[in-house]
Amino acid sequence: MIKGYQYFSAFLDLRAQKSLVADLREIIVAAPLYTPTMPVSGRPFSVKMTNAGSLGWVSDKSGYRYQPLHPVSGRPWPAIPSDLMDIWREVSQCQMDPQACLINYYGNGAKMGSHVDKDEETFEAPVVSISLGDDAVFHVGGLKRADAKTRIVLKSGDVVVLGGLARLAYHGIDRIKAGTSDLLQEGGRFNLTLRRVTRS
Ligand code: MD3
Ligand code: FE
Repeated sequence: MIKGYQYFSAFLDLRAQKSLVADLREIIVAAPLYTPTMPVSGRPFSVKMTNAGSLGWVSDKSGYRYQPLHPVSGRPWPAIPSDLMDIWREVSQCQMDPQACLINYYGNGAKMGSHVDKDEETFEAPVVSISLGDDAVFHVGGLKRADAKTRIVLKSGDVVVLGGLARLAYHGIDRIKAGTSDLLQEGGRFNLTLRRVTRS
């Protein structure tokens, strides 16, 4: 496994998970999940997305970027809830606050191909990932696409910190195991990633 990867299995108890789902419901009222599209091809993602924070990650025909406004509503993203800020402070060992919380929703058959998160101005800060809902088969490789991959099942309440070299590693979600959690009445999985986008 690449250096800088930290896996906190069952970091959040059921009560903390339910509280984060309540936060998510509020965020999604203010900033609805939308279907991003691929640069150039305009092909839709299978994952639905929204964001909280001063900046949100978006993708459309013109490319990947961070922006302060929801691409459909044109409104600012809601603030990152305080319980998420607390998790960041507890696990990230980063002095700076996160600026973006990307919210991915995986419904039936959704997956995320292998990629590197490199749209940020700085890779000094780690990315903190929080899983809620159904189990996901996650893979993390190395700095090159062809490097060997390790597969891990991410469960509801798991937290992963990607710092150091792992921050620039290829990773993705192979599949979601439907019906493995009843945290979400609609089924599926939410992943929240807390990110620093700009330098200090
Ligand atoms: C490893 N999300 O949003 S989270 C993403 O479960 C993303 O939705 C996946 O990849 C998901 O970009 C995986 C774990 C994760 C997040 C960021 C990383 C792993 C990472 C950044 C660098 C290396
Ligand atoms: Fe990623």
